[in-house]
Amino acid sequence: MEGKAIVTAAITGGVHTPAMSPHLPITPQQIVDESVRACEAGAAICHIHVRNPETGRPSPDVTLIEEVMAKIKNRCRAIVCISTGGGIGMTVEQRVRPVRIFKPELATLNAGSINFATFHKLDKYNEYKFDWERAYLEMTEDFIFPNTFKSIRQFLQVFDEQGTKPELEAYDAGMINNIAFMMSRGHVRKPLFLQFVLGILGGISSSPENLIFLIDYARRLIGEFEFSVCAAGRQQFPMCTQSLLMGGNVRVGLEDNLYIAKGVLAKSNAEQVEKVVRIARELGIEPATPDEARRILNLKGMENVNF
Ligand code: KMH
Ligand code: ZN
Repeated sequence: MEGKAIVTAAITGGVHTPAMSPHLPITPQQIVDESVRACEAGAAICHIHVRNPETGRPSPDVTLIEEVMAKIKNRCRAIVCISTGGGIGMTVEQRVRPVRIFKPELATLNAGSINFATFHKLDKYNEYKFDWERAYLEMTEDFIFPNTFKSIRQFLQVFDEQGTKPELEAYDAGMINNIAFMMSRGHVRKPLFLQFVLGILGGISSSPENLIFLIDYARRLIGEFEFSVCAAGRQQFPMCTQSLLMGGNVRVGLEDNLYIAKGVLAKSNAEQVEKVVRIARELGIEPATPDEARRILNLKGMENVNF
């Protein structure tokens, strides 16, 4: 759709911990309110993880996930994209279960295994709100985020059965190769939706050259596809801007970056959505509405989900 870009808001994620920002949404109600405000600000997709409301720890609890998804659906038309990345240390079955149960329109599918590291953030924070936080960061020095070919195939089978479109997360060039392989075996079919994730320690770093390379490499292996870009930390807005310039879509949100400007914490997801929408409009690009995004991504529609 000419002149339109899909904005995703990744509301809370499973990486940041409560000590890092007082604005990180924790409870189901906070996650819902943040999602609705992000949608009002121009986000068409809300990317959802949930947390234990008492401790803020990322949680695989399907009751919490259901509460969040159902309440968002009641209040706005945003596409609810459930994470199957989950949180550090969750089992593969815990991660795919929400797709099996809730049949969402869209869910993430992580396209390969990486050393998913956040332990380097320990240097930045001296005080934590909850006991689990320090250990949660520490254990990532020895953590592999597992997405084997077998589990990718099994995830894609569940997605197929539930009519859920995979948002294919690529953290490095090899994952594009994995996607092409899964496509050659018929496990995933066009039109594909790729999310290039830059700047995770363990994956490819953020730079203009790297993003150009990833897109070019994907075109060579896959042909045409729809793509979005997100980047960890301070490269969030520069990489999103480059995506807009290259005809792509963007993902912002507190999952990826807690800041709105250098040294200034974002007070909400909506604040980041507003900023990326301002940048897009300066470039002559309008945010796609949720229903336009459904058409662009060829989704089954919000009346066909089970929540
Ligand atoms: N946490 C991000 C780096 C997922 O939830 O499945 C990538 C992500 C993956 O959002
Ligand atoms: Zn996520």
